[in-house]
Parts: sequence; structure tokens; C-alpha cells
Amino acid sequence: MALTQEMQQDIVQYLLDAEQERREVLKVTENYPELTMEKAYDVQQLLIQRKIEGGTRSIGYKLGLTSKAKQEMMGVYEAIYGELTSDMLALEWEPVNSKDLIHPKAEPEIAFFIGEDLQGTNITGEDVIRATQYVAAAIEVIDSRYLDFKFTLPDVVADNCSSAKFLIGSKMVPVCDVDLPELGVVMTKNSQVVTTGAGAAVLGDPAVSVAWAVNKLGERGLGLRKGDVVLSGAITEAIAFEPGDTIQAQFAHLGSVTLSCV
Ligand code: OOG
Repeated sequence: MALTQEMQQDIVQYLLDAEQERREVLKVTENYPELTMEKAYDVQQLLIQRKIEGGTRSIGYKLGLTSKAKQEMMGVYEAIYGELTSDMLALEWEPVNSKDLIHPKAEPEIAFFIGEDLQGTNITGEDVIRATQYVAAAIEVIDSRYLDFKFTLPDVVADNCSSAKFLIGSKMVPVCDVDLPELGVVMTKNSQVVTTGAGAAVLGDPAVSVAWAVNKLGERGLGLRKGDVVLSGAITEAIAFEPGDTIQAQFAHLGSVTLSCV
């Protein structure tokens, strides 16, 4: 049976309730096995629409499951994208409150700041570089609404790819000044190194990863807008954190970004 509009709205409500009430829920596909990838992106768009009606703004996009490390960790082998809204932006000087989240994890990412509109279905990494004004260090906080962070691809897409919060470092670097695949990152938790990586972990080049998202958006008649921020995908596996923890991502050339949790 195909998913009706009403079923899609029910799924949106189910996911919004889980987020607002900070509780894990069963995967959507348990009840709606007919959820396809295409429908999952429809549900994601409806979910963002509901958030925008609630007063937030769309400020860009994020990539998910772009690195081998992440794909192997989750047992899925395809990239995905989600949408970033203004309420997700967290600030380095304000600790993230664990009461606002279910079971958060942090990932180091390279953020792209888009200087001109970019839409199409044949967009390359070079096109992305041309349209990008700056890159910066970022930490994405993911917080799947699903029990034990376990899901199928359509489940995670409907859940806006586990998006919860993100932090951007204070150093904006012109994109032409850095070699993105070679940018190294060291992640620490309470000053202990927990994981390391380089930009190339993200589909070989973070700009290629952003191009992938633009092409996917293009298939739906959407694209990047001047002023958007794009998180190009986790470079390493995700690191769980709890109240009292401090997570830092130190990037070559981009400086560092720090998250503390209370
Ligand atoms: C899905 C989102 C992963 C990334 O950068 O790989 C993600 C998840 O693992 O919950 O944002």
C-alpha cells in the first residue's frame, strides 16, 4: 500500500513528538514498511515545513553517511542529506544541555558557507568550490529519535538524518586557501584523543560530498541558496557524550571548535 498524505503527516507528528519529549521511538518502517527513499524525503520536507511554521528558518543542509567509517558503523552504503534550521545552531560559549537531547553523539565536519545560489543535477566538486565563500571547522551533534540509533535508510532520512545541533568554529577560511581532502582533524574528549581523520574520508573530497547533495536536491527542484551553510559529512565515527564532557575538534588550518555538555 502506498503512503497517503495522512500517513505522512502521522509520521511527521510521531517524529516531532519523540524529539520534543526527548524519547526514543521504534523505527517508522516497523509500522510503515512501504516507506521508500523518495517518500522518506517527502516526509523530511514536511517535517521541516512544520518546524518552519513553528518559527524556525531553513539555513542550509547537511550530509550524512558519507564516510566509510560511518557507513560501516551503521551498516548502510549510501549517502543521505538533511536540512539545517536556525534553532539547531549552538554556540561555543553556551554548553549543550543534555536535557534537550536523547542520546547525542558528536562528529567533526567541514562547514561550507555558500556565496551564490547553486542548483542543478550535474554539479561537480569544482562548481561547489566556485560557489563557496568560506569553510570552517564544525561539530555536528546527531541525536537519532530511534531506539539505540538503529534504523534503515528511509527511517533516518524521514528523521532528517538524525540532525539535532551543530557548532561552527570562529575561523572562516577562504576555500581556495586550503586543500580540503588533506585537512586533518583530531577529536578529543576530555583532552584524550578519541578519533582522527582527514577531509578525504568524506567521499574522497568534502566538495564532492556537497556536490552530491546539490545533485540530489536538484532532482527535487531544490538547491543551495546564497548564505546557506552546508555540513559536508562526518569525517570520523560519531562520539557519544554525556553531561560533564568536553569534545573538541582540532583541524589543520581551520582552528578548533569545542562543545561542552551540561
Ligand atoms: C545518521 C546521520 C549521520 C553523518 O555525517 O554521517 C551523519 C546517523 O548516523 O544517525 O550526520
